[in-house]
Amino acid sequence: MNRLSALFISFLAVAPYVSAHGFLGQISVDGTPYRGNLPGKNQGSSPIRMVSDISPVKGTGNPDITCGLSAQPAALTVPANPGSNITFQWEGGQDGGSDWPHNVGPLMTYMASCGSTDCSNFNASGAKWFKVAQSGQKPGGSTWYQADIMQGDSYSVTLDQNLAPGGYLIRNEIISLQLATSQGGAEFYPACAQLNIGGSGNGQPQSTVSFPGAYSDTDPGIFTPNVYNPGFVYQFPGPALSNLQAVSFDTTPAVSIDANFASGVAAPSAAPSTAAAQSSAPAAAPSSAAPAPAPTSSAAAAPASSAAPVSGSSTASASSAKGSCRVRAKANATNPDRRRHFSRATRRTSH
Ligand SMILES: [Cu+2]
Repeated sequence: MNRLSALFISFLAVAPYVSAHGFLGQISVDGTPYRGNLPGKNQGSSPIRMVSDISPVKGTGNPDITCGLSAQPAALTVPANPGSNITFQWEGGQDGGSDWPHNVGPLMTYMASCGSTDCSNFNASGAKWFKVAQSGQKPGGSTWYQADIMQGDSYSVTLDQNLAPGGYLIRNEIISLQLATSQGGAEFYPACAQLNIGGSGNGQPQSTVSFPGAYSDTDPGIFTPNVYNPGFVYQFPGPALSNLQAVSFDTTPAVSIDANFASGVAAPSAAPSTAAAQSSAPAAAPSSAAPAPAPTSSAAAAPASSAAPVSGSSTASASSAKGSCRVRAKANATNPDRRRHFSRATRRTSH
């Protein structure tokens, strides 16, 4: 009985720390932003596969470890190229608006070919993944790159120069280890986006892994009883970096989450300058009238992705108005309209 009540008390002691989680809010391809849906909402067309909730995936054998909780195929597959820069902006909270809440654990990025299937119809459970980036502890080992994400930073990878053309899923994953001092405590936040790689590369991955399958609950990078000990050296789970690993990868300055959702309507339109206004019009688009993310309905949305310039053009004006990632990040500092990122003071208290 003593032991039981001791357990109960320690549970109570831990309980107040639950609840701060998050999701992938936006990706950018060479500076063109594509917004993601809030978890469980169908707000508009996106290349990011929508998850059902901000909570983590628990357990390496969980089928949701592939692309996140109940991830659904996305309507858009957006253009990119070998050597493109892909930027991931994570958010905290069910409705976004705060920064990523965790700071201990790695970020890893994988890619997988959609083969001959349009990525909007591709079943990720059969994907053959290769690892293109991984960022764990910073030099010196006392802080993690994930701590930069908690500060609001984005994460960027520059794709291999010889990637073969075609559809790919790109899977950016954060593992948060604050509870991984117990086996099964690691929190997995995988997120997948759909890219159409152009160009004429011929690179093929030398080896691939599956999710679930690539990790085990007892991997030294997943069950980390010593993670808070001085001198702890992190060991990444999963495969080594692929022969098609990213040219470079790092945390990068914050990108404001303000892209319009692509209309999903084939209206490459005579007047590109009005595209942004059109896509911000409420609910006029068939895609928002029929947001349904089930594989069958994403087939209906497929024409939108083959009309890739649509999403490109509807966001291009916003993007060009703000310039490149680097320029935009600087602008953010003085941009009062950075509405989905709260002040640091607010964020700190949210966790
Ligand atoms: Cu969390």
